[in-house]
Amino acid sequence: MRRVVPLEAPARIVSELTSRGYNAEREAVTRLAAVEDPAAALERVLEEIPDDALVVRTDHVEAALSTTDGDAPSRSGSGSVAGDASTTDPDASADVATGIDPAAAGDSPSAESPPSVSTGTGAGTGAESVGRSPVETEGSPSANRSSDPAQRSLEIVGDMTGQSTGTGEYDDFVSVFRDRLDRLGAKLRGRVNHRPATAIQGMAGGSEVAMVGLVNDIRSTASGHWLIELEDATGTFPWLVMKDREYADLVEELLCDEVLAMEGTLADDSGIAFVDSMHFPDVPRTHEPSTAERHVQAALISDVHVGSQEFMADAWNAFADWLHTPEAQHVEYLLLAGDMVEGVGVYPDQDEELDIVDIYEQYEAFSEHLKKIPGDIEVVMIPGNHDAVRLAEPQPGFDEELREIMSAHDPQIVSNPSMVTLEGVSVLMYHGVSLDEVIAELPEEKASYDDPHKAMYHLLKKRHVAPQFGGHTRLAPEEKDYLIIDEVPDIFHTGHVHKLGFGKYHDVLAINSGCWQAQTDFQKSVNIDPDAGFAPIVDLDTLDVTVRKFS
Ligand code: D5M
Ligand code: FE
Ligand code: ZN
Repeated sequence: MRRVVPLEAPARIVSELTSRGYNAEREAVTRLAAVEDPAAALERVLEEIPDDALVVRTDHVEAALSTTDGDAPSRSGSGSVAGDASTTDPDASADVATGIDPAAAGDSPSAESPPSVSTGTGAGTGAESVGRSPVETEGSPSANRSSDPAQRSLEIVGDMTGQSTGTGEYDDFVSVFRDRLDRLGAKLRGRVNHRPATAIQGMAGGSEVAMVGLVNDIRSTASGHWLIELEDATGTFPWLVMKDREYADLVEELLCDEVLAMEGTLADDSGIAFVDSMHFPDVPRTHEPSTAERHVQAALISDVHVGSQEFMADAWNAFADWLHTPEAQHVEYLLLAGDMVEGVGVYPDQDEELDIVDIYEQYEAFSEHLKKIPGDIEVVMIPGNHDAVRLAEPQPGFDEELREIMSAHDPQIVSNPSMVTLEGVSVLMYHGVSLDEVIAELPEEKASYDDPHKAMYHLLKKRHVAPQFGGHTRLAPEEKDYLIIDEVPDIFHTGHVHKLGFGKYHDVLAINSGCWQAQTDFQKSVNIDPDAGFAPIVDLDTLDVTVRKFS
């Protein structure tokens, strides 16, 4: 079933209102967009709105529309082009129901959204009250907005912003790896009869042994077997995986610095053990995801890259417009998993493709784009490798100056990674730099750019978002390892690789969102074909995913 909604570019109505210092309720914008002459109606609303109002509410619009002398001045430029947003299914995984549900989205009146970098929205930007008051929908011609804020809940766990204690000293590396071994080891110690590395050396040849440790080194031997050195708090011990054993296949999944357990048989001289089985911290098969108690949805996106010449403003505007339509009425949360802006000096020669060269101006432009999103959607953001925070992970949330710039939705700005619980559904948000590493190290069929969610499965299995230290992923040494996946999330959300993919691993929904940036020169040179302009929408009551296309 397809409902055609008269779209008068809600994003443009929002822009107009914010440029005059107002925020607006989503329903208010929807109503304005639906009338014959939205420009005139908007002028009337602003004439009649109380002087102290910061937010244009539905009742303001209703009051203005009900006084029917229609001689308000009319502005020009309200062209509307019906676009078509089709649904795609990047992964026909049987575990995930993909709603086939064509959307009428995409009013993109003009290619350029104004490159306005001013935050001149006056009083409206404090946003505490943006659309947070209950919306009355009686007699609504368009939508029944489901945004009763009382029904919402959003909790953050594991935000390390402001908690950083690392000084970058050697001792901090010792602490972080000790913490990793302790906490991930705890998930394994009950499952094997483990001994410390130094004790194993003293046991009789031929004994059955087990050890819990960090992978220190992986080497192939001249005869094609694998030698894996495990390290624990007492020392190291070498384990040999014979090439024809069933576990040999698992060796190609291993990353340095991950924690696992091995069981095997000691050689006669007790200098090495032959592996009989390997155990990963993993997600227990008994894991049952939680779901929300009502029908409510979250849009999971990332990699907006505002400031890049390849930022797709049209696609973004189409997305923002769609969020103002009745079809999107249940979307009450927007999660942004990093790379809000293109940044400056992130990659060599990046400056040749910058549209905005000043980092703060990039955030101001991003903020203007974010304002087109309905004001009554709860926004959560973590940083990525293009953002203006430290590159080493965990990355703290944005500093005060940047928070000020992006304050319009009163967003939750938290660290990368962080866990956010939406109405009982926990979402682990991580930008995803380690995915490059997983994809580079593992064989194609286990992890590839075309199936980014499969690379995510390995992070879940290792219960760590960035196991390998010293490659792509820069690790900030801290007293504690913030990158451990301590609690199993219901949803794991990453971005970074600019490819869309989702699927389930032991009942955890893994989603890698695409991006809002067309192919860059670098990506062309290495044949990365980004999935740009898609928004995966998750039903929090069922964990079903619908992908909407806006490009
Ligand atoms: O990176 C998007 C994807 O592209 C991610 O998989 C890394 C890769 N990428 C992009 N540019 C480069 C350069 N210059 N070197 C190496 N890898 C790159 P994002 O960081 O989100 O832009
Ligand atoms: Fe990115
Ligand atoms: Zn990135």
